[in-house]
Amino acid sequence: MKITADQIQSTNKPREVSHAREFNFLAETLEKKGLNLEQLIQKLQDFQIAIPSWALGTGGTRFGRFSGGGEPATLIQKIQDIGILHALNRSSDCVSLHIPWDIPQDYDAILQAAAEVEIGFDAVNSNTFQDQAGQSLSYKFGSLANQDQNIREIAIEHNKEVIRIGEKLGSKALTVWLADGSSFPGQHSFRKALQNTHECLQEIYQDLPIDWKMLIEYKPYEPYFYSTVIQDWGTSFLLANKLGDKAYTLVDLGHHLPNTNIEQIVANLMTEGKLGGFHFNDSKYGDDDLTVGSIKPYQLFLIFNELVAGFEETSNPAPAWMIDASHNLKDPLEDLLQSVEAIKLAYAQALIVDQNSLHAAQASHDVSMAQEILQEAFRTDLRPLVRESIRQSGGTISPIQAYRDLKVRETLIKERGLDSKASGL
Ligand SMILES: [Mn+2]
Repeated sequence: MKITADQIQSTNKPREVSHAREFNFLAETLEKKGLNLEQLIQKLQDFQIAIPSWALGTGGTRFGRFSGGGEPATLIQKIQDIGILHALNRSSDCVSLHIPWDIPQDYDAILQAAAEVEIGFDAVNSNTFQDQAGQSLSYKFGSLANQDQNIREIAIEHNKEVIRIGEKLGSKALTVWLADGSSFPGQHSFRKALQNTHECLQEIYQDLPIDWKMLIEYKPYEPYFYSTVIQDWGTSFLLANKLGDKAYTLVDLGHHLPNTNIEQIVANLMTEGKLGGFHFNDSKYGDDDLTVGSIKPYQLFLIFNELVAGFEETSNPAPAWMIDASHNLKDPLEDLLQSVEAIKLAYAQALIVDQNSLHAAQASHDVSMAQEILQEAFRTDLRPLVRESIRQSGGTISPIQAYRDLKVRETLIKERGLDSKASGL
């Protein structure tokens, strides 16, 4: 299924008048504050968030998986699904591939399918947290951190292969999320595990093309429950610093212990120019992988406030943005539309923060005013602005409603059947 410009127009038609009224009212309010609407809209349009190839099917928990039907069974179908999202909201112009769940077979066909829906290729992700078919030695007790050099070499070779695949598609970054860790005290040596990981990453790093980045993700626990080798931003940052200029830390919102101040981590990484990538999701307890903005929208806004300030005040290069969530209850495409909207909304809110007044309040220790300034931005309903930016890009004013009006899921089920399954977790 491919969504046409005419279909977008038809879904916008009945909503145009009320949208214009809401947008004009907001525009007047923002202009009174001295904000430049054209600039705001341009920044929102430029903000593109990659969709991972594993997020297009129904996610499961370790207790079960309940498929909703019409899932993309091939990489080309996954790209076509991202094309549907991009046609609706003009905000996701790239896919992030996970190898080996999505090993390209016919590169020309894949590149052509992607070009047809205006999709490019973002960071490629390696996977050494599960054994692959026919693998001679197991990752059960770790991969890059494993005590056994033969196992480490398999994991290194896998990462190098992922780089080679990414090169053929035009990717510019390798994301390494290392699951390695231990579930019981004494199971392995912390020092040896970190040392092994560093040495292996060095080998992979040497294989990176000149214009590539290595993004190092961290996570405090799971799948191991006593220790994780790269457990926090400090360890990721340490490794990135040791490796060199092309290595960066990647922040995944769900990879923190409860109540961690993620916005401060973002600020500190940007100060050091080492924030390389971002995985968006939301959570209540752990790595819940829920829809972005569904649980803690204020935290998301505070993170964006640091990002926006960091764009202006640091020389941190533009990070890679990606949604990393799982959808086991909702239609994955609706969930992704909601996540993208939440991200853009938080970004828009951060863009209207009066940074000069905030700096003045900080300089005069005016704590109350600092809070007022942030909450003034957070409590302004900017949904009409986000909708207008999408409308001006050729997308739909109401992505979820349009998705339903156009009967996308019903069509996909008709085309692919109820039983088609996407590869992934
Ligand atoms: Mn992640």
